[in-house]
Amino acid sequence: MTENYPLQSESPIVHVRLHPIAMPLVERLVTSFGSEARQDSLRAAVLVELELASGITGWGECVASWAPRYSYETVETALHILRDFFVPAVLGQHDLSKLHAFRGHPMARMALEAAFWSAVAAERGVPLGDLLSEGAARKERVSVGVSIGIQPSIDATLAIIEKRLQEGYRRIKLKIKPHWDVELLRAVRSAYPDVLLMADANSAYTLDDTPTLKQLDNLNLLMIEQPLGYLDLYQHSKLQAQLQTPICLDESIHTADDVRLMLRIGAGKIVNLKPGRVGGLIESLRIHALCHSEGVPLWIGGMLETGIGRATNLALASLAGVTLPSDISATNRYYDPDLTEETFTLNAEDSTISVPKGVGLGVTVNRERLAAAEVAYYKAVAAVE
Ligand code: OSB
Ligand code: MG
Repeated sequence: MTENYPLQSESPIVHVRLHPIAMPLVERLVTSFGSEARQDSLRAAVLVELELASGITGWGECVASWAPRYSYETVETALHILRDFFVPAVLGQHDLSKLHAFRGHPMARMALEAAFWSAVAAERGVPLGDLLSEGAARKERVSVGVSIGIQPSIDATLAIIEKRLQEGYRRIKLKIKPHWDVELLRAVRSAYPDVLLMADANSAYTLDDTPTLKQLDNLNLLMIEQPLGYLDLYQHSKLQAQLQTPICLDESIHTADDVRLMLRIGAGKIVNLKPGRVGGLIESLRIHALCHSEGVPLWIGGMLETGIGRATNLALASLAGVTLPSDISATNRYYDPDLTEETFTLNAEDSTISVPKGVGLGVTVNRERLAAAEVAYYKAVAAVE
């Protein structure tokens, strides 16, 4: 059975190298559950470098974090699963069908899948986006917004929003949690009556907080992202029935069937698609096709990726069914320097980022910076405090 992994390479997979890395973030993003970075602002990731017998390579990024907060996976579980199961299963193969034998670990799975797909795109001489779109029309520039973490004060938040608007971002997402919500969003809305504004709770509320969440209803928010439990659909349907503001699900969506159930029971109206969360590009394409045909607004979420993961996300965001601004900001908001030679910049006139046009992933890895980021990873895990 290969239906989940239909893509075939001409030349077999001969090497898969795993690069655990740690990179200093330009700024930490504090959410209701904390941060993806450690106190020293280091973001961890695992980069997957896949080589075909022809010598063609592809790269993928695993977006798991140091700690199992956003999801149960961590960098170390991803390394374990990739090294001991996923990679041995695909060596010598022309496709990834052997991954069928394993359950779970979507972020590890996606990293390998992204590396394979970008290698096959390079083998066929096309950009990854063309492989994903299968000839359908797609965008050259994608609409993006910026995500702003929990700050020490409302004034500090307003100052950052002003800076981001000056930079050209036209959609602002604010992280919220109980007691960092109504007053904050009212202040921002009154300072910026017309800005595209949304809030992301990362599962910080329960149905008992419905009265608080209802107070956000007259602020003309684009959406409220993942207010309730990280696996929940049912309680979201109870909440959505009482809110005008559309609920967008992030953490709760792992498959296209989850989106079907979300629509059927009215648990939300918008989907945040993160390929790592849904276990790869095939599942991402299923969700994209479903949202496209049902007219469900869709955007691509971010996990503070390096240029590798960002290039993959940009290729996905170029698909026609991605209709709302994605969480893909310019390189200078995340890493300085990044691991890729290319930097992604914001087109300030229309709050877009250009999709890589080169074959494969369309970005090149700086080997010196990669080596330094690997050393930083091993130093960080060896440091006992
Ligand atoms: O909930 O979307 C989220 C980052 C880490 C974990 C969860 C989330 C996020 C973001 C990042 O919001 C947005 C970005 O990468 O620009
Ligand atoms: Mg989110």
